[in-house]
Amino acid sequence: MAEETIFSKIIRREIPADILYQDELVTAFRDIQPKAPTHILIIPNHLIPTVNDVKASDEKALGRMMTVAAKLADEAGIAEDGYRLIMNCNKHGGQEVFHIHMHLLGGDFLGPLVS
Ligand code: DGP
Repeated sequence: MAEETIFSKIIRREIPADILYQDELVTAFRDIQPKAPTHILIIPNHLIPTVNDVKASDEKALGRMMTVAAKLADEAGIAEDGYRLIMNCNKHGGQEVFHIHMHLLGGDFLGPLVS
C-alpha cells in the first residue's frame, strides 16, 4: 500500500491550497514554489505514486488531467502563446512528491527543455 503524500490532504481540503479545479477524478492547484508566471499542478484524486505505477484503470483520470490542463491554460490566457506540461518520475526525473502530478507551466518563454 503506497503512502499518502501532502497532495492527498490538499485533495481532501485538510490543508490550504489555491485549488483552481476539482471534480470526481482530478484536482488542480497552484504550485507553492512557482517556476513560471503560471505554474499549476494537476493530479489524480486517487494515489498513484509514480508514472511507473500507472495502470489501464487509471486512463480515465489521466485523460481528464489533459483536458483540465487545456481548460486551465485557456482560462489563464496562455493557450495561444503556449505552455509546457511536465511529469517527473523518480530520482533522475526530479520527482519530489510521490503522487503523480502534471506541471502546467507558462506565461513566459520557457526556453528549450534540453539545450
Ligand atoms: P516534483 O519535483 O515534480 O515532485 O514537483 C513537486 C511540486 O510540488 C514542486 O514544484 C512543489 C510542489 N509542492 C510541494 N508541496 C506542496 C504543497 O504543500 N502545496 C503546493 N501547492 N505545492 C507543493
